[in-house]
Amino acid sequence: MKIGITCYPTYGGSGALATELGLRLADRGHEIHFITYDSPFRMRGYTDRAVFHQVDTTMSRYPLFDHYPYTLALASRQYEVALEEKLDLLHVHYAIPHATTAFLARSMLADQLPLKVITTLHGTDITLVGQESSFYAITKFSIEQSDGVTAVSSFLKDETVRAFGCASCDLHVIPNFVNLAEYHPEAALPRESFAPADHKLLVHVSNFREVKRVKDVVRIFARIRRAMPATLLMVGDGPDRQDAEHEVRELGIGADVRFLGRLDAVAPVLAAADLFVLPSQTESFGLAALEAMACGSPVLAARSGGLPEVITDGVEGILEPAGSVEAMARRAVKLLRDPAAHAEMRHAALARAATFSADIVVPQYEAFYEEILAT
Ligand code: GMT
Repeated sequence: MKIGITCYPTYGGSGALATELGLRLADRGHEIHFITYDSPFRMRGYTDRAVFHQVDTTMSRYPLFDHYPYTLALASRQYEVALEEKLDLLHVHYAIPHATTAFLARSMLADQLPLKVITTLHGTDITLVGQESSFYAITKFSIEQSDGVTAVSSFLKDETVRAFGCASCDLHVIPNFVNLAEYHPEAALPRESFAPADHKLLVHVSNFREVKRVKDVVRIFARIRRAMPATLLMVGDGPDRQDAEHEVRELGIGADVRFLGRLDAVAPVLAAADLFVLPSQTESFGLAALEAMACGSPVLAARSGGLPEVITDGVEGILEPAGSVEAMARRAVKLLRDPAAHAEMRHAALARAATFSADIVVPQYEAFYEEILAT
């Protein structure tokens, strides 16, 4: 198949998943065309059959544009690439604005090419941004106009139906997946690179948005550190990083917390972790948690959104209600003090992650593409 993929190329779960999907589809013989404003961050180096088409944003400084209409430039590029490359389908990730630009591109192609549009809903496009009054109507319209729609968890499917109705949408759940060739326990850098030998290593990876509750990560860690020697690695960057750094200073734990910023490859850090911490207000799936599990780290997370579809409390990790810092810290300490329980949870995490491997999930997308192309 010839497949166009549009996603956010910067750091974030939807862009990571979309890029991994494109690369795995290219490995499986499909021709992949990424269409976005920058080279997707997980597209490192050359991959056979995968190319990147940049959306031209050079007009963004034109004095008339207080707000650059990127959406129009993207729709034009999707139209051009679909026509030039004779795409079979355009798979867009994150509804806003990608489902809308895909609708425009398909409308422009009307008599020239029978392009199918598939939208994958990832999370905040439904749970947060899409429900803002200025985006609600167009998000609902664009989802309903897609030829096929997938959601990354049953939670997100239900939330889409609850918030948008979408009576005519046949929402298909296809979970996030992990590339086990990259995310595995042997990917670890030596632990001494990160922390003294006698320290437990806790890791958090995110884009530091409000929904991630990064101050809770710090507060949970501060309580764990009172009980045992420990180091916290904070990976990523975003609007709440300064708040998290401030909290570290306030709690006087700066000596044991390291902010590493954005990293292109996180597997070497995840694989060194004793516990991955993801206390988000909500997560439609929690791709970062899955990647940590694939590296052999149990997960301490919030019992929210789609996380219970990935982690069973007490089996592959610990789930407590979002915001319950005390309970999360108490259970983390108990686990980290019990090597046998930790080893059991680590093995369970590896086994659970294997059920979300690219080899299992990518064919589900292929089957869905076939189904939509046949309509
Ligand atoms: O918040 C993020 O981590 C980025 C966000 C996005 O849409 O780019 O991630 C969402 O998509 C991921 C991939 O499908 C999911 O695993 C994340 O759970 C989801 N984030 C939220 O729902 C907050």
